[in-house]
Amino acid sequence: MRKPQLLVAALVLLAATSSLVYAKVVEYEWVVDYAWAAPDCVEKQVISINGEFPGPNIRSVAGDTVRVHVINRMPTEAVVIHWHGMLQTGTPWEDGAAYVSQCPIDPEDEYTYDFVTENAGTYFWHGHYGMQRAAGFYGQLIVDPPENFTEPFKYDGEHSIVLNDWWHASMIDQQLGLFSVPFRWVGEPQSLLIEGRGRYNCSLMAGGSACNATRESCKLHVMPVEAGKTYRLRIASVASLGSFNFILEGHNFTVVEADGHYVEPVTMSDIDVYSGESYSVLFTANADSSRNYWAGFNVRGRDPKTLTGLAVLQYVNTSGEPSTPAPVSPRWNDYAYSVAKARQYLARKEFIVPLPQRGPDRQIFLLNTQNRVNGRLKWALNNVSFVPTATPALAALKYNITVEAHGGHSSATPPDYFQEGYDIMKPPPYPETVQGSGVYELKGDQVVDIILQNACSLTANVSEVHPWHLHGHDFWILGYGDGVFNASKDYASLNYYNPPLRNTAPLFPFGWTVLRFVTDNPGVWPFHCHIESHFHMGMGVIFAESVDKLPDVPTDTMGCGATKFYRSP
Ligand SMILES: *[C@@H]1O[C@H](CO)[C@@H](O)[C@H](O)[C@H]1NC(C)=O
Ligand SMILES: *[C@@H]1O[C@H](CO)[C@@H](O)[C@H](O)[C@H]1NC(C)=O
Ligand SMILES: *[C@@H]1O[C@H](CO)[C@@H](O)[C@H](O)[C@H]1NC(C)=O
Ligand SMILES: *[C@@H]1O[C@H](CO)[C@@H](O)[C@H](O)[C@H]1NC(C)=O
Ligand SMILES: *[C@@H]1O[C@H](CO)[C@@H](O)[C@H](O)[C@H]1NC(C)=O
Ligand SMILES: *[C@@H]1O[C@H](CO)[C@@H](O)[C@H](O)[C@H]1NC(C)=O
Ligand SMILES: *[C@@H]1O[C@H](CO)[C@@H](O)[C@H](O)[C@H]1NC(C)=O
Ligand SMILES: *[C@@H]1O[C@H](CO)[C@@H](O)[C@H](O)[C@H]1NC(C)=O
Ligand SMILES: *[C@@H]1O[C@H](CO)[C@@H](O)[C@H](O)[C@H]1NC(C)=O
Ligand SMILES: [Cu+2]
Repeated sequence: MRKPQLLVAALVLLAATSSLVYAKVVEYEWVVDYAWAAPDCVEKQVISINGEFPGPNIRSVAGDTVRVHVINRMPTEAVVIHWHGMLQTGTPWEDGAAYVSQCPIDPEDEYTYDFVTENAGTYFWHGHYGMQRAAGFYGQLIVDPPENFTEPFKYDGEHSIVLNDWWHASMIDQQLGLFSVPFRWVGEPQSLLIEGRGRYNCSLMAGGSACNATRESCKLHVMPVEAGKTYRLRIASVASLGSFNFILEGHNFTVVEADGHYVEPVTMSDIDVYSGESYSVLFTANADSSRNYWAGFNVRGRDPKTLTGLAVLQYVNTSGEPSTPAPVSPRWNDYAYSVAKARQYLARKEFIVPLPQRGPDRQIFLLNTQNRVNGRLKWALNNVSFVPTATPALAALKYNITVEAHGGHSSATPPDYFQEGYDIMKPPPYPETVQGSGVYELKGDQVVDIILQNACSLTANVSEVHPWHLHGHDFWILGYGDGVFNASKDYASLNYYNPPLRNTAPLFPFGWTVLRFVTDNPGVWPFHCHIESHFHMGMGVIFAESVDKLPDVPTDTMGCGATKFYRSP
């Protein structure tokens, strides 16, 4: 059902420095439209591709060009696609972030994404306009290493799953609720999905055929295994809200890859997966082979109100679902457990990418707070809650197109620091904040440190997990800590030897996370909390990197906002 729709696989000759390599073009035609789907037995409207939900998977080899012709057939809604984890070196306009890298693709319009998959690994793609990811607009993107490359581990077979949380309320209802006064919270998810399949408890729903537990579409995902063999299981989370903890009943597993980078093998009985992250784990099918087992995940970081998301690890193809109870995860708010787990990921010895030989050229401290603007609930960084403009920032910066601040939003450059002495343990004393569309301008060839500082939300004693995702780069996670980051003390505690390279990093409640990257990829890159509602409520910033070195921007990414007045020379 989820076969990749490969149209063309052309061979293109690429001249490498010392030798010749063959790289393919993998080409797809994707028609985007609304569709009915019942992933958890309850039917609702989703965003589909070529009629499929979740969307098709892409598989390529590192160095291949991926070319996706997107045709938007949604009658009243524009669309973009973000290729999560792709660095887009030299092609920042293909990053697929609405109003940052391009104008969204209008109804009945088309756009062709064209980019090179640079690093092998487990990735995914998803909508990046409004809250379209929450409407089911996502799929896998797996990049295999080139044929002459030997991975540092072996396996006999592979499975790949995407985890997600799922609501019966439509994306529009959810979005309107977030912007309503008073705030209308959609609540905890109705279901947790593995590969777009889950199961809502139909007896909780009033009569009618809305919930039908015998639908094909909500048959749990099945992962067949043969006893004695070792499998690579790729796991990614596109969650809208929750952090997850994933378990393979009766099996431990060894984590070997995180966000497209090999990590020192670490064996676990359960793994935390934050929205925006991906992992590969290896497990051997060495449990009692006369029965099947659950693959399951539970919500962490929020008091769980949703049944475990389940799939079947199938040894015996005739024995159906296990009769054992669903896997139980560690206590949802045992953050010490989660921090300790996060600290276990280290770059794999043979694959350490050394840090630059110098300290940071720029430090950006980002205080994460929950705020209000005219009674509306918002999230802010250093007291600025991000709102997109109607003009893609990339083209505006490249062509010096003046973007007027509108609706009272500030276009000022946001600050690199927050007020010293801010009490992160208490709700903000002055919750009102400003909305802004300003960008952080980063010069080229700089070592940039981002110090993410968590704080109390508007509710006393509550601080949430925020998984931060950067476009256009992988960063080193130098460390995690509790309380307020103290540069003169905490810099000495960071890992400068083998920190993992990632594209997503959790920020734990009342704590800090330090990230480092080098500005070697001219572009305009969002850096944001990957929780769909948080980003929508302002929890993000934009890095405009080496604007002076930006290449010409294809005109088909423009045409909206102030770019409609731009005429290419
Ligand atoms: C694989 O082949 C490419 C192109 O010939 C070459 O650049 C690269 O170094 C090779 N890698 C290994 C691990 O042999
Ligand atoms: C489904 O809901 C019914 C009615 O509330 C309840 O009795 C039953 O235990 C639920 N089933 C599960 C698996 O939670
Ligand atoms: C439930 O779905 C099954 C299979 O699709 C179908 O045969 C049956 O008629 C449906 N039941 C109701 C009440 O709609
Ligand atoms: C998983 O690892 C733990 C800790 O080493 C061990 O106690 C447990 O027996 C292992 N479980 C399985 C199924 O191998
Ligand atoms: C079950 O597995 C056996 C052996 O691999 C195979 O021959 C058979 O067709 C499978 N049956 C089903 C229903 O998939
Ligand atoms: C960009 O536009 C501003 C305002 O119109 C002008 O002052 C500035 O010189 C322009 N910069 C470049 C590089 O063209
Ligand atoms: C945030 O901005 C508001 C309005 O300008 C101000 O009242 C408040 O003190 C600021 N808070 C912080 C933490 O700077
Ligand atoms: C917050 O925590 C403090 C210290 O544990 C406690 O004294 C206080 O009552 C808590 N406040 C609320 C609203 O729970
Ligand atoms: C930061 O750490 C230094 C060195 O341990 C200490 O002297 C200083 O008081 C700390 N600052 C704060 C604000 O805690
Ligand atoms: Cu967040």
